[in-house]
Amino acid sequence: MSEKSGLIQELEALQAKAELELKNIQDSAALQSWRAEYLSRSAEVMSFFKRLPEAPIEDRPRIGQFANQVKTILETQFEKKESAIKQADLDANLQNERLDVTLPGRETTRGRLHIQTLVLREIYRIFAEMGFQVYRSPEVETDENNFELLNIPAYHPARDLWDTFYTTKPGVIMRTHTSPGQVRAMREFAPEPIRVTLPGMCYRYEQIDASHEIQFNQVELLAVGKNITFGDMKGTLEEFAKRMYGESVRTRIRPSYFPFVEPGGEMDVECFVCGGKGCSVCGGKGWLEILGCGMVHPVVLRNGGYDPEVYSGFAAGLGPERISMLRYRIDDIRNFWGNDVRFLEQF
Ligand code: FA5
Repeated sequence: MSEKSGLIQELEALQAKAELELKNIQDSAALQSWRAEYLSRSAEVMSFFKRLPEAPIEDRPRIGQFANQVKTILETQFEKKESAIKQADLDANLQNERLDVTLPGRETTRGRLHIQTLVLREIYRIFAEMGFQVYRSPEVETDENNFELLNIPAYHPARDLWDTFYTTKPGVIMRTHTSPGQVRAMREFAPEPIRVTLPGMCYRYEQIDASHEIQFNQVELLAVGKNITFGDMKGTLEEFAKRMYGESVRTRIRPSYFPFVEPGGEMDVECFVCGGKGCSVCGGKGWLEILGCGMVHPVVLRNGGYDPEVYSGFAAGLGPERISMLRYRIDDIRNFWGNDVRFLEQF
């Protein structure tokens, strides 16, 4: 009998202790450790079930029943406390993080097209109005297309002007200009007449400065057909400059040398900074070069599949970054691909 009352007394003391501790608990971390202490498998209440064989056999059901009762009471109290703490946490959160619907919303930043995407599209549009369609050609090119077929054999000194980046595959390079696309277009369309623009990135092993990048866009222009003259080229390029910069723009074409044209030239636009007087931006010349051009060389026509006795053509290579610099008065080419949003968001 004494053993029975002893176990029950112990249980009663444990229940009182657990209830007192639970009463003082204020947060869920403390509540969880209370649960581990009094209600887990290894908790004290549970040990009473293991100790039942210590009691006389006739007392065991009563002690077991009482232990179960204590366990259920503690579980119920635990649940009550748990929901009380959850409610208190929720109330505190609502109090601290109260939503003020009158506050202005956060502004979302809108994406936009890159200045060069816009300018390239404008160049395509202007030439499309004159009957030129866009023809894409690859940025990774063969030495043959980039140089040989453009009348620049391996020993030719002009190769120095267009040094580039080489791939690990012999004879495969990053193109230095869009001119290799000329041969690709000619070989696809010969002997039909051609009017195409060939846009895209070019790569050069180059000293970077305010007007030179190692990676930049070009747009090649190519027209091939019967009776195409230097006058057609001049008219097309002058019309382009007017549509790009306005009717009053002043341009000039000077003689220049490119192995894949004969005769060759370069077109300048009057310097936007000094208005033609000469300054540091134009190197004192009063003019800024925007493109190379000329009549397609007979060797190149033949390489493209056209008989130079019957067909003629003109080609030009424009630098869209330089065209944007002139149009928007940008004094450093490095702004275009430097990814500074303060520059890019102005367009
Ligand atoms: C050429 O690349 C010739 N393929 C152009 C050509 C085509 C001539 C068809 C005749 C017939 P050039 O190296 O000058 O030529 O480059 C042409 C244009 O590309 C330049 O006027 C300039 O606007 C731009 N350009 C050249 N190098 C760079 C560079 N490092 N950074 C930015 N733009 C450049």
